Amino acid sequence: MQTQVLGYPRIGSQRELKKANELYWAGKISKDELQQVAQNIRRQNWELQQSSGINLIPSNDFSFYDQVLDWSLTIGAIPKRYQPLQAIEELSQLDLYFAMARGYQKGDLDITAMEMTKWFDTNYHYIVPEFYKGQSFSLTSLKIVEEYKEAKKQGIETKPVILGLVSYLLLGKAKEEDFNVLSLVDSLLPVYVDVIKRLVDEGVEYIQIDEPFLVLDLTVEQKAVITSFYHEIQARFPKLKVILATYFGDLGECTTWALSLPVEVLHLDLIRGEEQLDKILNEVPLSLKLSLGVVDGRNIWKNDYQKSLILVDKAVQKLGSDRVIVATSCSLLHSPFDLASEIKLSSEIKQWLAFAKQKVNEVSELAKLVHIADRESVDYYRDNKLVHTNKRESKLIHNTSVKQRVKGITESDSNRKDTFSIRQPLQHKALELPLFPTTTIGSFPQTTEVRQWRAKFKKGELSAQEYEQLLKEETARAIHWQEEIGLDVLVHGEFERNDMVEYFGEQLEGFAFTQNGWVQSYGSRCVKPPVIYGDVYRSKPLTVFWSAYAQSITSKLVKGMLTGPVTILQWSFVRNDIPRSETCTQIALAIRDEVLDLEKANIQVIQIDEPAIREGLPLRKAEWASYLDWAVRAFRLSAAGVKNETQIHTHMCYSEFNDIIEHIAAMDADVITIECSRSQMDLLDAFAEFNYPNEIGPGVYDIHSPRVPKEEEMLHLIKKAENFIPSKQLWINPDCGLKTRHWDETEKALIAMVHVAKRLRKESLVEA
Ligand code: THG
Ligand code: ZN
Repeated sequence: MQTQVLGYPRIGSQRELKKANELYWAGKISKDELQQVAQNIRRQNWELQQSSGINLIPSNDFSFYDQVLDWSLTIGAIPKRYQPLQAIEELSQLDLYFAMARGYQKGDLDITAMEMTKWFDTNYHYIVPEFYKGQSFSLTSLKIVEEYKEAKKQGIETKPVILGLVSYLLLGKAKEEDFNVLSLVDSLLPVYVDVIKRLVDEGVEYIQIDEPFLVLDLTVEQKAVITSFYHEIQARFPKLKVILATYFGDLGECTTWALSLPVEVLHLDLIRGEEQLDKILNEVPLSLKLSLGVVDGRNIWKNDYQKSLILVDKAVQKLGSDRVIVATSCSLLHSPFDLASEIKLSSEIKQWLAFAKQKVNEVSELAKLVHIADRESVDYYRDNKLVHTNKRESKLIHNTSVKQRVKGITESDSNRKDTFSIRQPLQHKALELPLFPTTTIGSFPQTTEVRQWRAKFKKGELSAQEYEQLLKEETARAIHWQEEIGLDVLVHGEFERNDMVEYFGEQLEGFAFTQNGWVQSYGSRCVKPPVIYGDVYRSKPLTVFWSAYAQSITSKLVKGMLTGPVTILQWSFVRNDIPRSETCTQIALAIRDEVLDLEKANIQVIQIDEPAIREGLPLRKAEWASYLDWAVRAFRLSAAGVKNETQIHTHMCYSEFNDIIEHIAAMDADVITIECSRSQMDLLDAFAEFNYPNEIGPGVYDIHSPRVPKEEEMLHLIKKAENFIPSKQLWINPDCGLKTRHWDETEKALIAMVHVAKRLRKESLVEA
């Protein structure tokens, strides 16, 4: 029985790669020093998997920033605007790569970054490939070959991981109108052949080709291209063993077709698509091996061996153990590193969990158990069984009053008192805002100092009182600076928060949080998703103290800042013993109580962020309606308790709304701020077409890049927005929160932004 892992986290057990990347970007370490850190991480990952007995160990799953961007560089999909950089002698290929990810601003060069978006329905972001008509490709980076050789030198045989040709093209974006990215297949295929040939020449036996799009709704044309791709690979490399990896769902109506593809192994995600196994076992051709993804790569619960073995045994009975591989459901990129670093977690909860390192071990134990008839005699099997019995019976998980409150919810709890058309004039009267009101999304730079205060406070080196005092001073500085530059709706800055979800998780009941459970979000940025293990409720106010403090030191409006129920759900590790929708409703009730407490504390504008509502959409369209129904209802439930005069904002990032715009409207937020600048306001199309009735703040500059926007650029974007949205509905704000930016960039950018709003107001006076 073989075992495989689809990919391993690469940020490092102590986030070594994050730290090294950031030092390299700041010019504080050399390229060689950075490479050394990367090499150590790769070596440790490979060794760990080898010593756990994994047979098919991935390589090329390492990435300095993002594996999709790696692939764009490998096959030479480098947008033209980066050409000037290729001519600069001192810049290495790695610098070009980072410039594509982060933008480049130096001397008279000012080049924007490539767009970034969510990787399917995960919280990971990839860099979106850009495609143009008649684009040509050529092998540009040999990273994949080098990493294979590097492992081999260490005595470890690996299977290089690549993105399938069609999945890669579909992940990208056509940058010109009227052109189908699949028209690029003929020019891209030779580069795939070239890369694979080099791998085969180095002695590669197995290659993993990721095709996550196989779990989505594919067109006939897309399927045809995929079919011919695999036939081409088989014809050219008859001895190469191709593992076709599907994940994040079941193959659905693609099943029969997928089983006919000429590959050695088909990998199935049996966490998301358990039901597909029976049909597949009935249809699987004799030539095909199956890899069973039974260890969840996306959640932190310990595997239930009894349950997994039912699936594995069934497959082994039908195919024999030579044709079955035990595997992780998807790459472990989405899991934290090592549960052993969690020393503060209660032992009752800890026994229920497994992180990446433990999951590798689970894969290997499951494969061993397959051959053991008397499983009860194996201690790790017995232990595993006991843990799951304990969990089902645990008192930590169930709370009757929460369950009762959820049962008692009525339809009217999700409706504001009156419609937007009645609320809007009341709000305008109460808030007295100018045309083109300016605001920010909530967070201000989390400087090293602020992070250090928090670290010291957590270690006990700062008292609660000292910590609070420092945060108050930082908040007051932010408030007074915003007053000074003339912003209209201020924010307190969120200096007290580590992360917009973790902060709430730490204070809500039913949540546990980790010390080192980092998961890569994008580039060097990581998040520590809380663990929702039980019924959720709020036992005390969460944010009122800081919002009320900020409001007490200014006569301007301060916006209260909350994270919405869908986003808290989506960015946490979620229970697998009750439906997601039920947990979401529990969170919505907690947020509702907080909203009402903020209102009582005289906060007149309250933002409930829902950046994750779009990414929570099921991958298959057939399941959208039911998700949208409970998700939108949860948001409304959290917001609807307030008076008409209280203005509810929401914020969303990277959201393509075209196909769900009526549901965005149904959330009925008074103001929505959205990410728009990297996509040059294209997003607004949907709002215009729908005649979106409420107010909108399309982000006027990209906060994910360190470059400072020019006034003319912002003005241009707003003019563009005015083609879609009436001026009197428009707000002026950045794309997203400013937590990751430095103060000097933030100051320059926001001063310019406010100035742009003032110019616009003047212009509109002249016109009127
Ligand atoms: N929180 C969570 N998920 C998210 C976001 C978030 N997903 C989408 C989007 N925002 C991703 N963006 C970010 C932005 C900043 C950071 C992480 C994800 C970030 N992280 C710190 C870091 O890696 O340096 C770690 C946190 C800290 O030390 O305070 O800044 O905002 N859950
Ligand atoms: Zn955002």
